[in-house]
Amino acid sequence: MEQVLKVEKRDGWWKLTLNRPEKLNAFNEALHAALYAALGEAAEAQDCRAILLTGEGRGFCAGQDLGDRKPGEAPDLGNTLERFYNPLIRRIRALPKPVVCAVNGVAAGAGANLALACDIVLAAQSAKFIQSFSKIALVPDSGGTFFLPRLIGEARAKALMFTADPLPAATAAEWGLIWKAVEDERLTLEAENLTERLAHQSTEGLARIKHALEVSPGNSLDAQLDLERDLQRQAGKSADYAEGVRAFLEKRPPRFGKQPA
Ligand code: LHQ
Repeated sequence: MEQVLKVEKRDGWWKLTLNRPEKLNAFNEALHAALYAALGEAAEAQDCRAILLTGEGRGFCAGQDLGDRKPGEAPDLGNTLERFYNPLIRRIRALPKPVVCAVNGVAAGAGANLALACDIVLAAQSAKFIQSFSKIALVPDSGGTFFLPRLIGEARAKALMFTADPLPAATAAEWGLIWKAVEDERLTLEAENLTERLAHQSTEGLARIKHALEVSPGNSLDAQLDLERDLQRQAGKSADYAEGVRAFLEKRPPRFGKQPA
């Protein structure tokens, strides 16, 4: 059977590689099922403290496999989102571990917005982000209408969505759409080093930061201050905080929680 997703278990972190390179890693049902399941397992696994998502071949992900549609059929795309894309995006956003995305090539349609749902996004200089939806009379999905205007402002988001013009990685970084663009040949190493570094940090500490930022757009300042108080109260009682302070005072690297072997 075609292995549509490669799962590699590294030293305390997992690398997930979309693996349909001949289709620029476009999503079919098998890839959806595999990625959703792998993220669920990664969330639970003790040996996984950070996740790296990337694509095989020259593309990151071209969104929905447009060849999957049966000829003459008027499909219920709402149902497709409900069954596949929305649970995937929700799972990444709720996952209490960092998800790094290495965009190795073109990221189009839902593939672009999948990348934006991840916590830290690096892209190869040659990669492009394309809100392709308008070209086929669709609405940007997978959280695109949520993430894009928040990251780069409505003026730029709307123009990208209306025109479907490709946005080069360097501009994406300049505009704050992603963390950074790196030379193509350095992408894998940089992304792997970053993921490994995150795997050695306090997982519960990073999960609290992720949660605070996740709910921030819907909160008033008052509500957010209350949340910071509550999270800091929990953090202050954690063994990881005690270890962090002890390590600082003893001038040595901290050993947080269950460390990767
Ligand atoms: C593909 C695809 C693809 C199949 C490249 N499917 N084969 C959600 C709910 C439900 C349904 C609808 O959609 C959604 C969300 C969405 O994601 S909608 C947006 C869907 N994606 C697109 O519209 C992007 C379509 N692809 C492209 O525009 C181009 O392929 C890009 C700009 C990504 C890359 O262009 P090139 O570098 O010139 O590559 P290419 O077009 O030659 O593609 C390489 C191969 O990959 C080619 O196959 P072939 O057999 O001719 O070598 C393409 O047919 C195939 N491929 N995207 N989405």
